[in-house]
Amino acid sequence: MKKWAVLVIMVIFLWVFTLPAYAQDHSLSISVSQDACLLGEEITVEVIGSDLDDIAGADIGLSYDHTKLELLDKAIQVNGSNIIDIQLYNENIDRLQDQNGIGRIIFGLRKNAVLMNELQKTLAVFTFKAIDIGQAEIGLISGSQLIQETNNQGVIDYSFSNPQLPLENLSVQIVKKAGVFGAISSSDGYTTAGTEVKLSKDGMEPITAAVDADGNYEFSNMEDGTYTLTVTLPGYETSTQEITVTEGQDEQRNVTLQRIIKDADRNGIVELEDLVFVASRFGLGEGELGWNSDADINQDGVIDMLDILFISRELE
Ligand SMILES: [Ca+2]
Ligand SMILES: [Ca+2]
Repeated sequence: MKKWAVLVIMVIFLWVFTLPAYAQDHSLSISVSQDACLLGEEITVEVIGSDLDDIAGADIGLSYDHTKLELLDKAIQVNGSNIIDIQLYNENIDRLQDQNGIGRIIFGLRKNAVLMNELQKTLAVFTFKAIDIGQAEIGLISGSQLIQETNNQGVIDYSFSNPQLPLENLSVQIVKKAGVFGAISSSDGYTTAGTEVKLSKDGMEPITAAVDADGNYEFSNMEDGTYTLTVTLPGYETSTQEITVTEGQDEQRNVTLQRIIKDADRNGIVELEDLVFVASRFGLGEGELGWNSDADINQDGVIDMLDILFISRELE
């Protein structure tokens, strides 16, 4: 065989075998802001192109599990630039969701746009919200056929019949952590607003929550484990109990604080000042000017010697 014939055959081989490589286009990639997140958190997905010449005219698609991810925002980074043009194929994202829980966002680069050979460029950014726990798949796909531009405005004629080539598939683990919450009330109906509720665990710095005006408290994003819940309000017995959190399940604990009756001035301890508190209201009956039910230790409607005795006994 002649040398030129060998050369021609080699050129044909090279041409045939580099064509699919061009169409398959491995110069696209995606990056996900986090591979694990909490339910309700946002996840940012970037579509990154390197050597943009190679992807001119190809369709670029993002597939995602729309049962676990809700699309909040989409931004084409290079739109409007005189260097490169990208268009969203379809503004109506809902139309691109199929029966199997896969959402698709399709866009493309104008084939005839002047392209820039950048090492790496973010082409588009998508923001999702995690709406269900589990493994959420996010995939980058590209058509094996080039998109045909139908007019010189760069409108892309894209057809779903084009075979889709998965380029990259990432997954995000969506987890839920438990909330520990409840209501704090007092045995005498006194307000519990401002009560300190504390959760502690071995090896963990205790965390506190304040009780609101309605008596409610809440801790969120708790790791699994066994905690001690401590509720403290001056003038009441401190309440402690164990709470075990498993598999991110929320736990509700309502607590009724028991009044330390002899702590007349509600400062948390029974001491001489409580005697003074009672003595200063000595002789008053219920409803009289200056009456304070906290000084009526035995709750018989009159502040007298018996109330003084109740506190004295405690102090002996
Ligand atoms: Ca006291
Ligand atoms: Ca009394």
